[in-house]
Amino acid sequence: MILLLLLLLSVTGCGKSVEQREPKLLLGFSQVGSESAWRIGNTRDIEEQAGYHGISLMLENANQKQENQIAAIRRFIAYKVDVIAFSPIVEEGWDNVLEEAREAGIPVILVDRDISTTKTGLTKCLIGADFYKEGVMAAEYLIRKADTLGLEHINIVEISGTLNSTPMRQRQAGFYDTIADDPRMTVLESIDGDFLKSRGAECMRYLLDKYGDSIDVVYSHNDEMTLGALPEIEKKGIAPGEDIIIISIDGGQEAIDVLKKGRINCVVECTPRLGWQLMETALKLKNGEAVDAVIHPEEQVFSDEQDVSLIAPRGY
Ligand code: GYE
Repeated sequence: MILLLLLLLSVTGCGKSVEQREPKLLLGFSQVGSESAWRIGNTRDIEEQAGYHGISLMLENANQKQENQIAAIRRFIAYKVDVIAFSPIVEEGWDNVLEEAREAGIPVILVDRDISTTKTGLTKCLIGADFYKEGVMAAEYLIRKADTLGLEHINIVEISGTLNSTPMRQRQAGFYDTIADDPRMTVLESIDGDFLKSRGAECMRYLLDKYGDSIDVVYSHNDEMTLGALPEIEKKGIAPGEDIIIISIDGGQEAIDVLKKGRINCVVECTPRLGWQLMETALKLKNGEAVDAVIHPEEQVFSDEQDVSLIAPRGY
């Protein structure tokens, strides 16, 4: 009897674990690259959430090249994945490959960044931050700061993210639109830093050589470029956070630590935690359910206006 019982238990036990191991869905995800703490945190979150949801993930890193992303999407189609997701490095140039996905009957989710197209229905939805709002929040901080310090004329340099990417376009538009009616604000120059730390340093060197100490504000589209720019400012004997107002976006731990030291004035949060929404949406699409066209996470601003010692660990 006991033997029989044990046998029965082990059989049902086995049955269960086989069931658990069977993926509910096969998801192909093409990531932009590994250019920033944000990106690395985003990849980790997507991997964790796939595991948590019992979803099998085919993850491909495009190393910052659109042609790699297009090739990855074609591989996902050939492999007949259930759902394709990708973070388009730039907005243009996706029509052909997305037509191919549509012909294969595979739904596509945009993660983090958007595409620009004249065609309709190539993708099901977008899960990503409201970059325009981030630009607005950065500018609103600057206007408050200018009021507090009683500044009359403010020269801004902008180090932008990858040219023609959604965060670059929207963070710029939100910022420009918000300062447009403020006669104190002048943008001296906007320069492409490609979201990279090394480019942030190069851009800052160029800007300092050209404009010297007439720069009042650095508006940088991500933490990596900001972290690259800061030492260049210091090499000139200028104190970032005091002599120049530094505004960054992302909110990774390293930038928050620098904010706490007073070398950055403001960091607008952009959360990389999009994995949970991505998995929930992919499962809905597999089941033929309707999904929201746009999902934006809630985001906040960290700055020298608050008690920065209270900012909780960021996790990326
Ligand atoms: O701000 C930057 C990353 O698309 C929101 O890409 C993302 C941006 C993020 O490389 O650090």
